[in-house]
Amino acid sequence: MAVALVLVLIVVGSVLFHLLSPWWWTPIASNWAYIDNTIIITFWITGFVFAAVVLFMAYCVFRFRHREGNRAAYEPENKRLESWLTIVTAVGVTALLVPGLFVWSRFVHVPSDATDVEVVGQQWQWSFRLPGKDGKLGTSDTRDVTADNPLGVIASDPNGQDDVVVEAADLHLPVGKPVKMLLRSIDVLHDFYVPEFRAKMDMIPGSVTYFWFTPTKTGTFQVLCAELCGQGHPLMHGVVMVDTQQDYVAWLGQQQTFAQLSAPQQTGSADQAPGKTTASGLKIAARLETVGSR
Ligand SMILES: [Cu+2]
Repeated sequence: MAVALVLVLIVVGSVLFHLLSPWWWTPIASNWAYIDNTIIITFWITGFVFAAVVLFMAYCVFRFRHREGNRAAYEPENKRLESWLTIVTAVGVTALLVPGLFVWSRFVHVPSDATDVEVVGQQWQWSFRLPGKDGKLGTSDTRDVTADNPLGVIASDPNGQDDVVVEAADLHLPVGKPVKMLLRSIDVLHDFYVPEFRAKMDMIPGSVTYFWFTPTKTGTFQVLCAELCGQGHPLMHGVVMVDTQQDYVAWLGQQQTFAQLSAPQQTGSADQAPGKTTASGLKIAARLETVGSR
């Protein structure tokens, strides 16, 4: 009797905890409401099955408890019960898996107007690269990483010269424009994760993984690493700021290109000083504005 009561209390407590708990997802700031919906369907199905199984167990513990003189009936096969259980389990598992397949299909089909943004993870910081006025990212190789070329952009590739390099600093994105996040790591496994964007993906040294999303709210969002990547893993934070188009263009105008960063230092030239708005920076911003608004 006591065991049956404990089982019922476990079900009631779990459901109440789920419904009344103050811990829930951060408010969504991307187009991936599908992912939330899929998780909610999973909660409903697994919650229903959990409650049904534990309550049935409580019923059996109570109903078939030991009583003097009672004997158990031995029933090795019951075709009707087995087919019924097989059908219910198959429907449940299908309902768990199918919504995820639809979402996954959308997740890996990147819209043609998405702008490339490269994210580079390394122990223990985030860097970013955006295409310049040609709209293309240059090729890169981890073997080309040096102190002056932290992302390993291949210097002989003309597409890379105008790439905007944001080393260990905040990434800005324009609101409402789809972006394809190209993910690289130059040392160990990392995982670029902004909870409000819902989407995330592992970063694997030697390959480029990707996901896409459209930021739907302006604001400042924290980047976390969702892959245990060494001693500094808990400190591997970054910032993504989703800006209005105007603020984004202003920020972009202040960034340095790969060519500018790898040029010999020209002391006394205000145009080349980091953080200053350069003429070519403004051109890139104007070009990206047209790319983004297509
Ligand atoms: Cu990491």
